[in-house]
Amino acid sequence: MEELFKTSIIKGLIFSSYGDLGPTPIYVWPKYYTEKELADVKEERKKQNLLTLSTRDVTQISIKNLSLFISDRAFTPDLNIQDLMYFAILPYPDFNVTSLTYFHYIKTNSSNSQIPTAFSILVDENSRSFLYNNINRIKPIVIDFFKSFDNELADNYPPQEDVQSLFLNLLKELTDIEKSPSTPVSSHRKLKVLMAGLDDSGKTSFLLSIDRKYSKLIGLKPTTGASIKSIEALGATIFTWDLGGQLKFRKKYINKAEIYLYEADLLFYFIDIRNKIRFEESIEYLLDLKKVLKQFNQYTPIIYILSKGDSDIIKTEEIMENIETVKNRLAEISLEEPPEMYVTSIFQIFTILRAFSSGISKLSPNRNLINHNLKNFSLKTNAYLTLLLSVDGLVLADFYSPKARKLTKIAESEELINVFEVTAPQFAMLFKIFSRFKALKQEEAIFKVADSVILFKKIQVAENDMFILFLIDNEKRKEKINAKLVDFLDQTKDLLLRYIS
Ligand SMILES: Nc1nc2c(ncn2[C@@H]2O[C@H](COP(=O)(O)OP(=O)(O)OP(=O)(O)O)[C@@H](O)[C@H]2O)c(=O)[nH]1
Ligand SMILES: [Mg+2]
Repeated sequence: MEELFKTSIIKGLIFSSYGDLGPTPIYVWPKYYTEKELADVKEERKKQNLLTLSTRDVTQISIKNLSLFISDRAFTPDLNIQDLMYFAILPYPDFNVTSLTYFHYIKTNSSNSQIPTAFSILVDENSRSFLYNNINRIKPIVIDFFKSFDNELADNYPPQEDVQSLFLNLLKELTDIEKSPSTPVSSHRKLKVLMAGLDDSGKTSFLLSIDRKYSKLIGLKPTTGASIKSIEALGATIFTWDLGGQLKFRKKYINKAEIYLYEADLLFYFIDIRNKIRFEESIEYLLDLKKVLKQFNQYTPIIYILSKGDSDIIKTEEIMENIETVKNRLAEISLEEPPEMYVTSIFQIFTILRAFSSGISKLSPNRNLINHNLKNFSLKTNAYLTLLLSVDGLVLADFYSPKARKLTKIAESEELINVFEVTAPQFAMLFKIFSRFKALKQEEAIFKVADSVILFKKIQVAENDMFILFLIDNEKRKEKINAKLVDFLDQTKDLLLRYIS
């Protein structure tokens, strides 16, 4: 093991579980030391490019990981914990490493209860982009490993010597990925986001709206070829590739896919919802793109933008029919996963932001675990709806209880998938209030809407300003929220810090 750690960016493996004594490290590589021994070995190990951890460090890592995972079952009795599993990327600035941690429950013969576990792959902090860029290749390897390894733990934890060879094999598989990474390993995460769709489908307008460059929207010309711009967001550089949609350019992207489509982290695909005669042409182009992305073996998520759904026409029979047609067509050709789509209009910035947010959230390995914690927090504090927002209004995490339906008067029959499913008028209202709150430049404010109350708070995560919004039935809930918020933020700040980079 140690020999591999010397030459790899992977510096350690730690498996811990939540036992009777709380979070406990079970298997740990590399070897770790008592505080006393530490001083003697540290220099020598550093020369050899090895990580040196003390007993206390290892315990701290266990605690930090497992506290993010154990759910408060008192509040979520319906939870099927067997199915709960997450991956997350977490920083450990004290040791200059970052981990990719796999969280799941194991079942043992001795006790009825299922035991939460965390398995961390520690990587040099400066090489952490390796984790973000290769997470889709690492995940299945780790999941498969534990599918069989969990059986070894059914009666007790065998001594580390007995399982070392298994973990060594796993480490070898991981270092194989390191030898052929999807993207060169660098210290800064660079993301490639494609905007594609036929000409005149609203791609450039969408991007300008995100940038709040409204003045440039007037007299917009068709984009010739690919226009690449960068946005700094949440510590990463996002390169947006606006792929001008005229036929001659579309052919070029497909023929020179290794330039245009290779290593795409995300694709926004635009369909002009007013232009029914071009729906089939658009679907054909989409199928071509999907085929190429598949050949590259990339798991590029796709967000569908049904553009030009302005509020004055959205409820007309014609547009409603068009939306239905496109929805059905997209469902037909997306058998792997239900397509995620948003109706947008450049005249309603929140429609653009919620679509963009959901795309960005696809780039975050930590999103699900943040949501998991936000859910527990919201249930404890009786918040019906909770949103965590970046300064720019991107939704970083969300929780939506069924009760919120009543408060926001959303029809019971509507299937709620996530907070973005809150029908447009509700979201528009929340967004207006958000703008008002930001203008107030206060730390906290309360807004009354119909029978409910919206509490906005400005919060600080490391150096970043963020905002948290709660929809509650009663102003009195505020005390409890304030009391628990500190702990919640303390616990999740590392996940937020490593949201996408
Ligand atoms: N009503 C309405 N018009 C829109 C909307 N979005 C874009 N448009 C208009 O649609 C036209 C085309 O928009 P673009 O953003 O240039 O389209 P594009 O997809 O970048 O086109 P190419 O660069 O040729 O591929 C422009 O006249 C926009 O003003 C929208 O949400 N509502
Ligand atoms: Mg354009």
